[in-house]
Amino acid sequence: MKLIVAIIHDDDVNNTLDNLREQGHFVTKLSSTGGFLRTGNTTLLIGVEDEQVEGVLKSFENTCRSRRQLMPVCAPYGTAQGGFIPKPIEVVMGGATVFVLDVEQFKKF
Ligand code: 2BA
Repeated sequence: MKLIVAIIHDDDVNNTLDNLREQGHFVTKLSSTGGFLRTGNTTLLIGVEDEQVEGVLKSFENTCRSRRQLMPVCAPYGTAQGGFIPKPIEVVMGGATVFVLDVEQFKKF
């Protein structure tokens, strides 16, 4: 058995969840925040049998797309002189960042 941990863009969540539900998967959805951009994203936990992993990965491929996002850059304190405003940095984010982990035990009580 595997645990799939997937970090996806909030805007892709509904389509991804619909797709996973159609395949009959159990999913836990967590609200998360990216450490770099400090913006919200969504983390999905999906426990599956080994042979189901490919189907789940295919779902992410179909429903999650990459986006360009601007990250504001703050000038270090005391360096913003002469009206200089640093340009935001463009960052390419996603589609989905996915980890597939081995599960040692799975129990429901
Ligand atoms: P964030 O940490 O907010 O990162 C957003 C995007 O910023 C990343 O997109 C990447 O393009 C860029 N980025 C992140 N850290 C960077 C760094 N140290 N230097 C330069 N650019 C950087 P993605 O790679 O698609 O990641 C999207 C989100 O997935 C991340 O949001 C984070 O929440 C998660 N993530 C990505 N890789 C991860 C990892 N190795 N471990 C844990 N979480 C990860």
